[in-house]
Amino acid sequence: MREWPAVSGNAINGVGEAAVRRPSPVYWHPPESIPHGKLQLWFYQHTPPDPALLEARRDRQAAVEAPLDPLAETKVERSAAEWSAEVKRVALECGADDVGIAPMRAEYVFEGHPVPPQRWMVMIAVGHSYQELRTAPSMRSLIDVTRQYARGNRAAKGLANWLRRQGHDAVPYGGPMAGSFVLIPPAIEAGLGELGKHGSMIHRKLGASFRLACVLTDLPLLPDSRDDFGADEFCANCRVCADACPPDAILKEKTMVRGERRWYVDFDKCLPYFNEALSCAICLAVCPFSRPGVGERLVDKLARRRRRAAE
Ligand code: B12
Ligand code: SF4
Ligand code: SF4
Repeated sequence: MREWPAVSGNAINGVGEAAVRRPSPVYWHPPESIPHGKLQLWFYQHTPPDPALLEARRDRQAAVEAPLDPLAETKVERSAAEWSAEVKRVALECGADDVGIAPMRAEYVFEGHPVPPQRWMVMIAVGHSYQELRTAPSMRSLIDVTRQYARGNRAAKGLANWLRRQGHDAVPYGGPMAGSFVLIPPAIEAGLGELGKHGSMIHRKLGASFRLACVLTDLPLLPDSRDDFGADEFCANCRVCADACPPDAILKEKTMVRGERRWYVDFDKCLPYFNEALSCAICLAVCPFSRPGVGERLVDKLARRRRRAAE
C-alpha cells in the first residue's frame, strides 16, 4: 500500500459519472503512464520463479511476438455472409471456443488512444481449464490464465494470418496488456454473453471461465446480435461471487459508471487483494454458470422460465 497513489481507481473508471465517455487507462498499461503503475511493477517483481509459470510466460510471449504473415497482393472477394461464416470457421479451427462479430465503436477505445480505422471487431472466447481455475488464488490458476492468454493470442493471430493470405489486412490483439480498447463491451455486442455481477462476462456454455481476444478487420461482415439468456436477471438474485470475494469488492447493486448503470467491481478493494494474491479469479470460479454441467442446466432453466412467463 506504500505504492498506492492519491487517486482512486474508481474515480479513473468514472464511478458516479452520469455522462457517457471513453474509458481511461487504469491498469495493464505502460506503468509510467498510469497512477497505479508502481503496483503493476510490484506484481511482476513478486511472482515467484515457478518453472511452469516461467515456461507459460515464455510461451505467451512467443505467441504475442510471432510475426504476422505478409499481406497477399490479390484480394479474395466474397459476400458479407460468406466472409462472416468463413471467419468463424477459421477462428474455431485456430483454437477459439466461440466467435462473434461487432462493429468497432469509439466508446470502446481508451482515452488518449487513436480509434482504430477498421470497421469490425471479431471477438474470440477461449475457455479456461475449470479444474485449474477453481484452485484460485494459486500458482496453478495463474499458470492457466497465462496459458489461455497464449491460446487467445494464437487464435487471433491464426485468423489474422489467414485473412492476410486472402489479401485482407487484419490486426490481432490478445492481451495480457490492456492495449487500446476494452474487450467486454464489444464481446457483449458480438453475442458472446452478458456482464455478470462479478464484472466479467458470462457465456451460455463457458460460464465466466473464459478469456477474450479479438481481430480488427475491414472485410465486409455481418454483425451478430446480443445473447441475452437471462444472466443479468439471475445476478440480481444471486450473491455467490460477492460473498466469496475476500476483500468484498463486488458491489451488490448496479451502479452508474460513465453514463450507464451496470454491475461494478470496486477497483480500490479488488486490486490490493489481486496483487497480494499474485492474481485472483475466485469470482470467476465460484460463479454457478462456470461450473461444468451446472451452467448449461441453469441456462435451460432460465429459458424455460422465460417461455412460461411469455405464455
Ligand atoms: C485492467 C483490467 C483489470 C484490472 C482492473 C479492472 C477494473 N474493472 O478496473 C484488474 C487487475 C483489477 C483486473 C482483474 C480481473 N480481470 Co481484468 N482486465 C483488465 C483489462 C486489461 C482492461 C479493462 C479495464 O481497463 N477496465 C477498467 C474500466 C474500463 O473498468 P469498468 O468501467 O469497470 O469496466 C469493466 C466492465 O464493466 C466492462 N465494461 C467496460 N465498459 C463497459 C460498458 C458497458 C455498457 C458494459 C455493460 C460493460 C463495460 O469492462 C471492464 C472490465 O474491467 C481487460 C482486457 C481489456 N482490454 O478489456 C481485462 C479483463 C476485463 N479481465 C478479465 C478477467 C478475467 C479478470 C480477473 C478475473 C482476473 C483473472 N485472473 O483473470 C479479475 C476480475 C476482477 C475485476 N475487477 O473485474 C477478462 C474478462 C473475461 C470475461 N470472462 O469477461 C478480461 C477481458 C481479460 C481477457 N483478455 O480476457 N482486470
Ligand atoms: S456468482 Fe451469481 S451474482 Fe455473481 S456473476 Fe455469477 S451468477 Fe451473477
Ligand atoms: S478478482 Fe478476487 S478480489 Fe477481485 S473481485 Fe474477483 S474475487 Fe474479488
